[in-house]
Amino acid sequence: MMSALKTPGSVFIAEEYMTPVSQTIRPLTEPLPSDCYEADDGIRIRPITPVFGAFIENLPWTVGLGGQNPQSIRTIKEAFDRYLVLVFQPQTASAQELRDFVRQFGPLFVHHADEGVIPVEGVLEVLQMLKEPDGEKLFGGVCWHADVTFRKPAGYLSALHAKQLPPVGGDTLFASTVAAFAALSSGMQKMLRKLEAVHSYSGPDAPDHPTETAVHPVVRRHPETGEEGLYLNRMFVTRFVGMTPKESEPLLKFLDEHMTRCEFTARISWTEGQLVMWDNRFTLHYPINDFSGHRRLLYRCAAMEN
Ligand SMILES: O=C(O)CCC(=O)C(=O)O
Ligand SMILES: [Fe+2]
Repeated sequence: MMSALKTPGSVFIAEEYMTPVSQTIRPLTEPLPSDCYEADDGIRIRPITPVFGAFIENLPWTVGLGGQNPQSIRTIKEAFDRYLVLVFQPQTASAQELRDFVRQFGPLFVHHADEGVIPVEGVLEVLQMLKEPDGEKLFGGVCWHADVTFRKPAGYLSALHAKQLPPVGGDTLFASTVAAFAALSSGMQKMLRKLEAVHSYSGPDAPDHPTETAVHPVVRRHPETGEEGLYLNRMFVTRFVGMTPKESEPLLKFLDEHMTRCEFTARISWTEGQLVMWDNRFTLHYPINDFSGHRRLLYRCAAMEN
């Protein structure tokens, strides 16, 4: 039976025709544990916000980052499925170790040559995300985005390991597109489930990149948790399939603003040696280019979907 509202004039309005009230934050299908908890192997998981993100503590570091045992990797993977952004205790890892760690989660990504793409010598899969004291650009610091969405299979995760940081500034923001999707009205969710978007490395104001272009559904379902999340970003999405860029723009703008509402975000203020790993399928990120006169260097390694 349709639920209905009785107006003062005794006219019944079916719920479908009522204006949805402005969205409050709705819980995810399955709420996340909000307290710190310990996995069987002693690894501690400490949530960062009620909707996503967790600190990973108590990993057996004596074996180094690259030598983590299969049980630890399983615990990390489980926490990663749930929390989407993981922040590991500071340690020192070489580019090789970072690569050996990341390759346990998926095939490694090798970035094609471009301005700002500086591989570590001899370790092609690890990039140096570097801004020198007199530098201006921060790689990735243009808008909220997810990495490698212009390919299919697309980017799965990225991991950054902080080597050198400014005394203050250069934080990285993250947003959960799962929490953002859950907070939309059911009408909007239904419409978005039917859409696909074109992602191109050249971005919205250029013709689609001749090779690095892919089409993806706008709503994706997490293969392990079953949660749905929005899969769009301003850096690479040029339009919705079947629509012009101009027609796509208002909806893209709305979704970009919606996905990055403070309630769905977390801000990571880096500590040297920290490692942060995020899911590019269900989160966005935005490094803040608010520092100058200081060097900032992070090692970056990314894995693709299978
Ligand atoms: O420098 C950062 O904090 C993040 C840069 C970025 O967008 C990336 O590594 O994908
Ligand atoms: Fe990025």
